[in-house]
Amino acid sequence: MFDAFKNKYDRTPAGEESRVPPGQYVTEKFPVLHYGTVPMYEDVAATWDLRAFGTISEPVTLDFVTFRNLPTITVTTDIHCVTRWSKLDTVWEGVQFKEFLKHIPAIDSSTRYLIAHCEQGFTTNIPLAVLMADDAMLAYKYEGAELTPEHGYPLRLLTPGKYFWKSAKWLRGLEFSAHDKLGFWERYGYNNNADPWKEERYAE
Ligand SMILES: Nc1nc2c(c(=O)[nH]1)N[C@H]1C(S)=C(S)[C@@H](COP(=O)(O)O)O[C@H]1N2
Ligand SMILES: [Mo]
Repeated sequence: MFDAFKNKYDRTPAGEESRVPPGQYVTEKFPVLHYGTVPMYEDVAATWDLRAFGTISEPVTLDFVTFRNLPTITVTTDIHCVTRWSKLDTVWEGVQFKEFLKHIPAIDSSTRYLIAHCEQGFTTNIPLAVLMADDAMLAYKYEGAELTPEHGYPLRLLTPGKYFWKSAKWLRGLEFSAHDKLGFWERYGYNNNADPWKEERYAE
């Protein structure tokens, strides 16, 4: 019974085995995973903004309309949660991270890390070099539609090549830093590098 269920909903498509990192299984569902409750915005234009600060020539705050007027890209990518589900060919739209940097004051050459700050104090840390990849983005659409609240509305990060916890939901701040600062799951015992292909799940 259980095997039949698993086979129907959780299977690796034939020929796609090489896209699934060790210890992961493919799901067609879109699980929801986070600590805490789902933030609800009644009027994003009035209550949401995005602050960039830290090793930047001056801090800046972008309001919702300003952010939504930035040019966007669409990225198709596979996502891998450390709890072992993977989802192939997810489609995201938003502002490419390196494009975003062109629209804010210059970041210092000392900058090595980004600390993403989210609603309710959640943070995650990512090397800046990882975010300079073509498919790293500040995402607000999934499969052509606005992100749902549980998946991160109105803005989440999409961090390529890392376990999905580094794709922070409900973004409110981008802290640029010369030094690394462990985020929420990283402090909790998860591996800071978080490469699914090396199965870097837990801290050594
Ligand atoms: N703000 C915030 N973002 C978060 C998390 C969280 O707890 N808080 N959990 C992460 C984890 S562990 C995963 S697997 C993904 C899940 O994203 P999804 O719910 O859209 O599938 O969000 C990540 N982003
Ligand atoms: Mo996760």
